[in-house]
Amino acid sequence: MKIGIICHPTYGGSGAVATELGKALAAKGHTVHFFSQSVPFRLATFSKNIFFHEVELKHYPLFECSFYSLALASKIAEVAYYDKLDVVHAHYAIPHALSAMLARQILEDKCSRSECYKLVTTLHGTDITVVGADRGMEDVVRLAINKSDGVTSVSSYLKDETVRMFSPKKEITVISNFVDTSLFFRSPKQEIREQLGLRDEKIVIHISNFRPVKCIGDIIRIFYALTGRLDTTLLLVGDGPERSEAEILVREFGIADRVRFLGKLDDIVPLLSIADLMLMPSNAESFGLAALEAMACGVPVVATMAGGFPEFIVPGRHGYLLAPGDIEGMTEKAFLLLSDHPHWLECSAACVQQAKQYETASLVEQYEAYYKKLLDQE
Ligand code: GMT
Repeated sequence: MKIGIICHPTYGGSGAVATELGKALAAKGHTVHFFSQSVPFRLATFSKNIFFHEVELKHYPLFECSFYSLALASKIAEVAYYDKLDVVHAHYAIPHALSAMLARQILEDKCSRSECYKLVTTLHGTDITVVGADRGMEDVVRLAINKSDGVTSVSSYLKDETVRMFSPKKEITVISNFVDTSLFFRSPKQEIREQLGLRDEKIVIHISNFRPVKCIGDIIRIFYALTGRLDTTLLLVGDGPERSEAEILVREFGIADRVRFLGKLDDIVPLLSIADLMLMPSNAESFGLAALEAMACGVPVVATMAGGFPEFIVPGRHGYLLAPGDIEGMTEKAFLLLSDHPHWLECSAACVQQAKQYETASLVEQYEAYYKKLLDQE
């Protein structure tokens, strides 16, 4: 198949999933064309089957903002026409699905409906729960969903939320996030600890784009409570709007020497491999890819009962799930995991096993089958 993938290039789950999917499809012999503002953060690879199309923004003094969606539509139409794309897969409803719709309209005069690509939209989370919940955006998100040939969501939770909020005309198929366990596995290296100036303390980790839904302040509060009870260091990977607030809290609590802000990193396996606990106290999380990747590296998770976490994290087995905002509860469970080594060992092993249920190969097969089903429909 010839597949176009539209994704955000920035640090975040939807771009990671889209990029890993495209790479895996290309490895299976499909031709994959990526469309984005810049090279997606996980697309550091060479393959004869992968093409990247940078969407160039046109600046003209009359415009206060650049028309990314229009430039994207125009690029998709061009590539779809000349490279005869079978499927265009939009990751994140807007503007991606709308641009792909517009591209199809651009092609109407040149191709018959049956020659044109099928549009698949994958809902990732905030496209529904934050952007889609905004009354000013609701109708465009609904249009994106209803005009796609196929719609998938990354968890049952997100599917239910979408149905509740948008009553879509189409059936939404759940295809969850996935992890490549041949790359994500625990391989602790002493030199990583040395490079970071770590001793033998317990390592707590959090990876995200530091947006409000991630509740970074709660991470700092939980960690602060832990520092009073055991020797531990917090590694914060990623960056985003809540970073400054987090730094202020860290200074206020006087724990600056125990918290390391590492910024946006592509290769997180070396850090996950030395981590003892992943903290994800999000108040909304459609799936939580970072938690799954941590589990693949044998890192138990303390997260919230929110969103998609309960679909793959079994409390007591892979970590613990508490109510959003329950800092005390999350602190207690984090302390339990960090202080009871036999329990940690059991959870760590169970996490590795659980992650194998979400192996890239099998989820990519589900996407392939989904594309084929849509292509066979006409
Ligand atoms: O950060 C992103 O790239 C998008 C994003 C979002 O905010 O919607 O992340 C979502 O997509 C990931 C991959 O499918 C999920 O694992 C995340 O849980 C989800 N984030 C939220 O729902 C907050």
